[in-house]
Amino acid sequence: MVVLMKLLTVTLLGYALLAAQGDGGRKPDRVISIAAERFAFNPSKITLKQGDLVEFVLTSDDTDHGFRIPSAGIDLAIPPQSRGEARVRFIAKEKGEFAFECSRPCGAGHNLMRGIIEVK
Ligand SMILES: [Cu+2]
Repeated sequence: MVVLMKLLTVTLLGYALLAAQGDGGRKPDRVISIAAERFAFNPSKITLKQGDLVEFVLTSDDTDHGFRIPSAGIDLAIPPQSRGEARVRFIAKEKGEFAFECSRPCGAGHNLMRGIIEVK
């Protein structure tokens, strides 16, 4: 039970460190556009410096997609082509690799729609 509690605490702490929160009206250090289409994100690998505040601008080149960064509690819809864009901020608080993925079923290759954020 104690071990379980410790695990839970560490998990919650990790989540808090990665969550896109508290940017305090700061201007983004980088604005990165990502295009989604069946069945890939472009770019699918993003390299950031620790401490960067990034604003992702997400568009689709075809149908509905989603953008989820599980470790940061981010999950939003990307509207279909020519229906606008979605924006979300992410603070690269910790070094490491953080996966992102499509979160809206978009066809046979949906599970292949993945990418990685590398924080150095
Ligand atoms: Cu999908």
